[in-house]
Amino acid sequence: MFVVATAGHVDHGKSTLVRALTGMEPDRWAEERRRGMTIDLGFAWTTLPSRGTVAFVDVPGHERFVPNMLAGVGPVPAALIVVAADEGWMPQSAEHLAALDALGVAYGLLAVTRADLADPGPATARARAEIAETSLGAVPAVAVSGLTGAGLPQLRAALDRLAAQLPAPALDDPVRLWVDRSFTVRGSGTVVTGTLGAGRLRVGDELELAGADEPVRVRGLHSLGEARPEAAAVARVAVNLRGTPRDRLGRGDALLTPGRFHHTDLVDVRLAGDPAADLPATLTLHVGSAAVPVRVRPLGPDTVRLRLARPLPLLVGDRALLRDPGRHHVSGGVRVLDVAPPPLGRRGAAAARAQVLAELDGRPDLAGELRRRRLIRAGALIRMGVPVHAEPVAGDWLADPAHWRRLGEQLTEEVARHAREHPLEPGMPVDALRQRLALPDRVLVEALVRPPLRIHAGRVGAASANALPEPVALAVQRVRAEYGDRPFRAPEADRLVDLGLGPREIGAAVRAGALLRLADNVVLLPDALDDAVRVLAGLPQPFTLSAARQALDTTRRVAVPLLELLDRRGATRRLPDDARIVVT
Ligand SMILES: Nc1nc2c(ncn2[C@@H]2O[C@H](COP(=O)(O)OP(=O)(O)OP(=O)(O)O)[C@@H](O)[C@H]2O)c(=O)[nH]1
Ligand SMILES: [Mg+2]
Repeated sequence: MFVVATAGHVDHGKSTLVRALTGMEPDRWAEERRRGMTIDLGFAWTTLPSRGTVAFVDVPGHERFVPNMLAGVGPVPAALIVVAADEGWMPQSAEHLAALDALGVAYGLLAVTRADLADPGPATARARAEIAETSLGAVPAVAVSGLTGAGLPQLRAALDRLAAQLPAPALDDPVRLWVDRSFTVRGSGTVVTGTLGAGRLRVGDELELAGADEPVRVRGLHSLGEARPEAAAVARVAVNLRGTPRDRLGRGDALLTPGRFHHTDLVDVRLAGDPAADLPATLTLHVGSAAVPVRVRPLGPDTVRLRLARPLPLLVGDRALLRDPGRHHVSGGVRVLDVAPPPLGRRGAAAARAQVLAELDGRPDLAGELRRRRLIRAGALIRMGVPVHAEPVAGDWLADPAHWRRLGEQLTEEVARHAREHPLEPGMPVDALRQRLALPDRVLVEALVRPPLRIHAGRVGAASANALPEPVALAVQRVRAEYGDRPFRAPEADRLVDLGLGPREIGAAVRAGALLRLADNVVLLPDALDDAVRVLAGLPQPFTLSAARQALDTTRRVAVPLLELLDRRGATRRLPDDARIVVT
């Protein structure tokens, strides 16, 4: 199936033509038939000579109903532009064409109707010239009469050729079905209709509806008037939703593949063509079937920030149009550059932002997004419409490669600094590192740790520290053997020399956590600290240095620095009179 929207000035014969082609009545309302004028969108379809199906979204031409027209053409990629031979190019011919151009519609046909009333030549020439200036380019033209049927076979053949030109729909893309109608069917409940431009819908699918806490479920599907288990783009579809009240949704809402769209009320966009210098501060943004008031903040020569009155599921690269409802004027097309732009708080932020936007063209660009955002979850990028084809650095986090390298270097520096400042601690706690590097998730810290660093017991330190050179390991074992039963006696300096424990060896043993250094040439086994606290806690509090020395069965050489270390660690507290207490 392919879907075409009509376009053209009021009374130029759009609905008559659709009726003649399909045998169906596009003017659904009694009031429309009474007034001989389309007010809201109409839907009809027919089989083409090639056996393909064309579905029409018939739009109203009257200037009052341009918003309805825009809701119809928004999601449709092809247009049938209708101009009456006897009246020629008229204001809404121009406004509708401007809308198609703003939306970037690239496929279309010109039907010059009422050719039984006047020579179609001049209207054809003028219309083709106007259309050639837009995104539609040179389009085939057919003169027809909805009254006599003249030209209809040629128009059907032209529709067939147009259908063959359209790009294949992206069937694996997520669904974003812009609702153009909603109504209630007795016994079935709420039904919505729309043009499915990409993806597939199946009965039983769960879909997301903006503002709804819970997913909605597809209870039934119709396309071309028939119930179907599945519908694939491109298609006109009617979706019966289980358990969703009718007043929950209407035109401008969208049914979405869950988790694939970012609902945003702030977008940075590029204005198409020659942007008017005096763009009003408030306009209406039309995208899909939605129309939302926006506040416009100019940034660069052709870029603006739009604040939407309500959030919409927008993607990078979306086309939309801005219209001034007061002046009945399409202000121009926009292309969405960023659906999650940074706030512009600081002075000069807007100018800096304009420079960034000048480089963007609305084509999703993973490398660029990573450069600008530095670290972001894959899911967040996908929801912006940026396909992710890069390996996460950790979990589902993606990183800009240069930023990630810098973080790795910073981490090494932080760990080294921490080791200098806290030589007795076995590495830097992962959480402290996360904060120092301002990382949003601990898995990122863990992923940044590379040999010779490693994570042990929630801390990041040098892995080599644990693999002591063998002579040092042996020397430490001998210390353990000799001093294990008098843990607060430190080997004398000459004993350390005998054991082969010079300053370098002691340093390595300390980094490995095999020895505890209290002062130059004063080392204990590492468990001594906890043991000391236990012994001291058994003393009457407060206690003096000499009482501690005796209880620990050691010398001043050990007791003084040991107590000072315990003070630093907060295990003991020194009182003004130099006595201490154990902090519990
Ligand atoms: N003679 C003649 N009259 C036509 C032809 N096409 C449409 N008409 C008449 O023109 C009038 C308007 O036709 P519609 O089909 O309602 O026009 P429309 O473009 O759908 O109008 P809106 O939807 O209100 O914008 C009707 O009275 C039609 O009968 C044609 O090819 N020949
Ligand atoms: Mg009509």
